[in-house]
Amino acid sequence: MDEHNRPIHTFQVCNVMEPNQNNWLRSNWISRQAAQKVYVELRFTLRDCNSIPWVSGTCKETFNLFYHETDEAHGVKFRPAQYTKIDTIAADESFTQMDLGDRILKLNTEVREVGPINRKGFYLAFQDIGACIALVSVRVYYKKCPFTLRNLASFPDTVPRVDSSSLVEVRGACVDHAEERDTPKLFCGADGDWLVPLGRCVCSVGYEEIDGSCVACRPGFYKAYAGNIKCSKCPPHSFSYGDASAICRCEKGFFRAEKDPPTMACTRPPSPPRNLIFNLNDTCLLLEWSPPSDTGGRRDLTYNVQCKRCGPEPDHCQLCEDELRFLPGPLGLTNATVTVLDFSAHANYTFEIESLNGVSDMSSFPRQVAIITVSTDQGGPSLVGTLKKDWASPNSIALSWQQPEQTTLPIIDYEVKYYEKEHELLSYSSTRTKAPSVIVSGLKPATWYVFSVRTRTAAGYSSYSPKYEYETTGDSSNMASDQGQVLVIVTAAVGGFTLLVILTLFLLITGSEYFTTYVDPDTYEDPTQAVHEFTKEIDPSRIRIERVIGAGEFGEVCSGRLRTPGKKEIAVAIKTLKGGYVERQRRDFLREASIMGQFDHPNIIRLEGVVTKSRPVMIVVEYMENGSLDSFLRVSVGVLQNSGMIISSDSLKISQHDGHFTVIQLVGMLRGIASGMKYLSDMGYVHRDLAARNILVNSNLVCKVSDFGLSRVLEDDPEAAYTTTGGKIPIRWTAPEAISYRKFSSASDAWSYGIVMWEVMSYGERPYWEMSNQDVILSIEEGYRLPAPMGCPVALHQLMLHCWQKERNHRPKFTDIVSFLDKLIRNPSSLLPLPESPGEEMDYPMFISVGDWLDSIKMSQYKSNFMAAGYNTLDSVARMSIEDVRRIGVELIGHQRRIISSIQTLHLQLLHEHEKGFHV
Ligand code: ACK
Repeated sequence: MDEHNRPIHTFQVCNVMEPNQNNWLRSNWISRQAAQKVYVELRFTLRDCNSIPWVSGTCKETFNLFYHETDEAHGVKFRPAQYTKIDTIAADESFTQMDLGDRILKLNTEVREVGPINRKGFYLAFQDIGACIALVSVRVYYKKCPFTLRNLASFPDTVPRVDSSSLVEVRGACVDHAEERDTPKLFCGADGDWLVPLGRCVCSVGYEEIDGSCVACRPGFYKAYAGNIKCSKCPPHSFSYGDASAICRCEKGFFRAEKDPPTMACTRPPSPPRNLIFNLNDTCLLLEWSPPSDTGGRRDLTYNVQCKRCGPEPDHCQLCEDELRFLPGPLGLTNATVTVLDFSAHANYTFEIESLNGVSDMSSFPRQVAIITVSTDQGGPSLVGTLKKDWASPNSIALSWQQPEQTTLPIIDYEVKYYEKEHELLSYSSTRTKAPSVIVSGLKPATWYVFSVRTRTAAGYSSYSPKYEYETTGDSSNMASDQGQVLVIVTAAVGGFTLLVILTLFLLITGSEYFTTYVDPDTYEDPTQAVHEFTKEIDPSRIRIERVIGAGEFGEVCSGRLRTPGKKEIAVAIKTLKGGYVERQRRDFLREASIMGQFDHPNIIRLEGVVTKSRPVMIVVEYMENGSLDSFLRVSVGVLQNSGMIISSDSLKISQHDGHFTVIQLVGMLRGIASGMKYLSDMGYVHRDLAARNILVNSNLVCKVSDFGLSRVLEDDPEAAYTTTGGKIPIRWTAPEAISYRKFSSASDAWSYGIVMWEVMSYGERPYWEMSNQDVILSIEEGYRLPAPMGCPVALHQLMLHCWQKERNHRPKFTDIVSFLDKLIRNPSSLLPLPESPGEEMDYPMFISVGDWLDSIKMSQYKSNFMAAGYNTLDSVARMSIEDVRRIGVELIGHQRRIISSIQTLHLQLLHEHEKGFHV
């Protein structure tokens, strides 16, 4: 009976009384099959010799296990001498007579390894030498790694090696409709477990992965590339009827150009050009037209011009492209204009302008063209003379010009085009007039505008006159004073122009380094070109990755070392691009490197190079031991959360035990950041995401600006600010004009710089604490500003407030910030902390002087008036009324207003200084 009291069959022997036992039991022949190593599991019971009286000397408590390899069965023949011993088997548990009486069977299980076995099969044999045993079962087995599916590859049953320390490498076979990406492999371990998956298969075109197999794309969907992507819906104007489509076919009338990717919508040829006009003078004929109303869904729009010269009979026409000269050419024009030269006088030319795009050749529809006939007898309109400003007010400017002298055709009217000088490329307006003069109204006060005029006759437009720049007057100055200023402005303009010419000549002579400006990698048609141009490719064997230090937007950030032949090995940070990226991610990732590679400044993170020719793609930059500034500050504040800064009177050292820095150290860090930003703004680069988290700190506390990712947000893309990954506007750091209408500039960077100052002086506190973004926006709009962090020197908070002026032109330039901070560092007594209690007499030792303030609001001419009247501190200025301003001799109403409004802001800011806390 077994332990469950069921009857079992056993082989038994119990000749314990008789000496010299030698009893054998042999198995049938066992085929080895695929096994190399075989396991034998024995279950048996064994009786304790002590429990049997009179058997000492003859009773044994073990038996022996043998095996013999052969290629075939031997039948009944049995020769023990051929057998090899595997082991002597003893029982872990033996039983006594008493146990038997209680029917407790102590079953032993022993497993032995046999092998390697090289013949086709083997026998097992058991030798009894006088024990009392019952052999209950013998199980013979081998181990294998079982068939499995991993990473879309199947791996067959695999038998492990005999040597348990080495693994069997198995190559997987891709499942149906899948193909190899990197050879899929698994390793079979000695215990039959699969280990270390490598490589993978991916679903082929037309198939996507669903639960470990590749399933065909449904009708209406397609998958054009093999890879770990899903089937996509057919792009517009295309369809797929069957399953497993690799590409969607275009609807009738729509096409795909040879180089169009399968992901692109099908497109059609454009409609013809519109509003074709000409403009003729003695030697040259200008044809101009507007782009077609339907571009067919493509951007590769070009135009071809065909010329026909017709005799008196309308059907006697000849092609005439060869007689004429076309600038830039007759075919493949990208601009909606062409100049025609070398035409004969007294002839009739007919020009046909055709719009084309990348699929025009594929359509069998007859092409439509815009036609114009030009008779070279008539002259076109000519240019107008000088454009004069007659007068200007805050909202309008009056202009006049001389009428063109020789016009064969009567002038229909003039078109005046104008735009704000600062927004040159954004938009322009135009107005028409029949007289050679105009009053342009609806302008902004104190703003420069650019004007030019062209004439229109029946033969079309003349070209535009040269550009003239004029400024509207300040907001509330009266007309009389405006008239008075005309002369001043004209003189200044002439003077300024002369200066510009001299400066340009100087720069041309002294070399070109002054002209280094930042080049947006997005302006490259092929972004990899920008990567080539601005970065160095590093051979990955020169890089040693040591450890992971963080997670970036695109993958891990690691630290490591970079070897450069002939140079000392340096510590570097390595940003990696995670595997499985799409092309767009790779481009965005490398974009940062193309930007960084253009900079060379001690306060800008230095690019060592990139790895793009092998995987993983990496960006290698200098290593900054202290990581990002915000966490660095927060860690340093450590234990004492609310201590603020303590400046002892004799030195500016802060007591060491609280882990803070000296104010001078903090100002030094801020100065570094400002200097880096000055460099960027001089290069014409707008950062858009200046914040302590994007500043890195090295072991010498040098701060460097990093993170050049966000600047990809495009001015003219209304989606970009919110949809690109991480492209959300960082509200708390961003100037109001950048939040509300995405006016990013070095002035909005200056606002962010003020916030960084606040972060630094508050040791990494979150700007506006836990307020919601919406509340931050509203309270800024209402005029509230962050108060000085505890213990922050007045002069620094004043600088922050200066950076947070609503009017962006009033904010300091980075060059002003650098020199202001330099002044503070040279004159540390200016860094006294803020007075603790309200009502105390305020004194602003290093606050921008009255002179600096007047400069900042462009009222420098009144410096001596303020000084003479004794207003030499801003505190006294803040108390001035409009009468006071008049009394010291500011006569123009516009200037009085400008000064008073700035005083009001000043006053508000000073009030804030006295307020404890932040009111919402
Ligand atoms: O605050 P951290 O320590 O500083 O954690 C982040 C993390 O990688 C993810 O961006 C750190 N990091 C980034 N660039 C560098 C660098 N050049 N040197 C040292 N640490 C860096 C950053």
